[in-house]
Amino acid sequence: MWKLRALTALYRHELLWRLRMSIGAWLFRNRPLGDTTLGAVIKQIRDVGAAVIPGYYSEEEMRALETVCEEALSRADTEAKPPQGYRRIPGGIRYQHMQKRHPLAQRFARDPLIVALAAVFNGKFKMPSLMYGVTHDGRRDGASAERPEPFGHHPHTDAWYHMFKALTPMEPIARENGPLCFAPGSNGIQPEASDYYVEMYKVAKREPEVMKKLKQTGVNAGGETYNATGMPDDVFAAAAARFSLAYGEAGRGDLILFDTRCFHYATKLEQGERRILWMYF
Ligand SMILES: O=C(O)CCC(=O)C(=O)O
Ligand SMILES: [Fe+2]
Repeated sequence: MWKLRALTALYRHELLWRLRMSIGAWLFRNRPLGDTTLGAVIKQIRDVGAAVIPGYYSEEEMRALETVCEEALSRADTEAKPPQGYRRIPGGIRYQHMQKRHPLAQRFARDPLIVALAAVFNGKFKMPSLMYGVTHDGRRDGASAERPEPFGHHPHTDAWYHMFKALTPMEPIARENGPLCFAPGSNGIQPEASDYYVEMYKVAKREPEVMKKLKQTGVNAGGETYNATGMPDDVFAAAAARFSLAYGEAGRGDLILFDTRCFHYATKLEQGERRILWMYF
């Protein structure tokens, strides 16, 4: 029963999403964006699952962003009770919905281009919520902190459906500071992942049996149920072999657009920091 319900939802969503993305690509085919067009970017997100707009933010904007994000962290660290959405693990910090308490960050949530792109992707208008994420080599925990696995280190998709996230790195992301690893093109329905999509559907619907399992294993700690089920290794390997893997290397101030239904995982940071502003819809 769950399976039939999930697969019906999966294919229905796929059809409508492809229709929206194709119409959007055509509508915006002449709208310039960097050295390409918005239409071409929409097509790339549809077919590859990821696109990068180099140098989207100016140096001035990036400096303003760093200031507000770092201030948000230092305030969160001095408060008796950590704000909602704020989490620290060794080597990692995440502050979700940070714009709620730091209105200066709002300007990054009000970008008409990103909001329009998300509207095509999701079929509705919504302003993003902002998350500031820091992955670091231990220095922010006191020099000797061990680096454990980062958030999202196991191969997964963020949801059973196409999920849009926009992000910008505050320093160049290279192989040593933990780029995201993903399989370009795997955002389309992958036949070998059908049981995984069904599991993810159940997670999204908070099916009691699945929720109990997640609680027992502790993998949904902090409410991050979306990537909690973890993809079976053979499913990831099969898709990785078909599509080959890519690393999300990018520059400071680039805008990365990502369909998080791409098979992906966070690689381990070896050195330095990786500070990112994430925009979730
Ligand atoms: O931090 C990253 O690079 C991605 C983490 C991730 O995939 C997730 O949290 O879902
Ligand atoms: Fe993820």
